[in-house]
Amino acid sequence: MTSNNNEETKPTDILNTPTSRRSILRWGSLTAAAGVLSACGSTASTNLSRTKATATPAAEQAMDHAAAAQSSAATATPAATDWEAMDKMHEAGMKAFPAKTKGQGIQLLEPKVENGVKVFELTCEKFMWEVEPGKEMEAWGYNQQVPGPEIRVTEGDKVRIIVHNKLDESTGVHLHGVMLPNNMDGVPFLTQEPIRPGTSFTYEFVARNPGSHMYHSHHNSTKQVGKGLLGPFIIEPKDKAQDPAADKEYILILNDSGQGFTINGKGFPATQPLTAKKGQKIRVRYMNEGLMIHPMHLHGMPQLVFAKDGWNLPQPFMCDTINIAPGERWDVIIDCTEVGAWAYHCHILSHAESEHGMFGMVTALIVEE
Ligand SMILES: [Cu+2]
Repeated sequence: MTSNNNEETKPTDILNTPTSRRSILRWGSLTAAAGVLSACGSTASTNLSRTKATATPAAEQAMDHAAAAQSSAATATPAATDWEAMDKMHEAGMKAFPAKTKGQGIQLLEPKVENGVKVFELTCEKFMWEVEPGKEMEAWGYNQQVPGPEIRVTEGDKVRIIVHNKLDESTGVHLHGVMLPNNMDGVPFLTQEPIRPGTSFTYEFVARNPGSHMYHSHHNSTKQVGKGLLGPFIIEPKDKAQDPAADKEYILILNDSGQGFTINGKGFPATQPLTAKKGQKIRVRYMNEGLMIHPMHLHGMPQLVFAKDGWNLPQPFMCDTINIAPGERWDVIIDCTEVGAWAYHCHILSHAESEHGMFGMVTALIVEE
């Protein structure tokens, strides 16, 4: 390919997104045919340059490329200001991490206990949700949180979940991965009437199969789950010795629609880091509520994968990248042997980094001495 034969070092070489690959290709052909295209480049530059403040990212990229083409035609090196500006954006994003935003999902929901039944209440409604600093979007969620509150019970518990619908459309709540009586499965018109606006529905069952599960809308779900109607449902095993020991645990819920690429309802730099002391073991419960796969990659230490969809594996295995498909849950143990701030991100690079720096599905594991 022409871009590979080009000897110049270009800022876009550090990126590997489809967009930047296209831009590199374009750069190569522009450089090869500089005589023909320099006029084109200077026209674009005259029309587009110095309007970056109001430009869309796509327009900005186009301007960068036009300016770079003009520069390479004249001097055969990119304008220093372009790579410096890019570095500044990358640095600013990293320095802002972890950025404070309003609202936090996955807050533990304490049950009321009535005659030996653990009773939880969920209210579906619309509210504004700050995904990244200053980026507020309309969310549809449970109890004003994205993801919804953490519901945690123990194998054998009697559970009641009362759902109130304050949306202006019907909904239904499916307990994903949980073994249930059929009429508690939460699929409107198959197992129940929809929960219409202004009405409530009560789910009641015994928690049978331990593991990392989820609850989410099963009605107009591309939109409803995309906008935030999802949450974690954890069933602890009666015999805790059946799971590997851990000093602390984290739930990482992945989503990729409605609010962009998020971990626990926030995009980098508003994602929260995982923290541990050297020698601690942490358990991570991954859950994918999105429409795409997300291979989650941790730098510095391997992940011991021991459960899939709540079922312990006959043979746990080690890896550094674990692919989480929509609907899947994977449980891993990280033995925090290496001190430092380790990048932890989805390895589909266009879900994690652009010319503007890191975004979306990026966090860090911070291991302290
Ligand atoms: Cu991803």
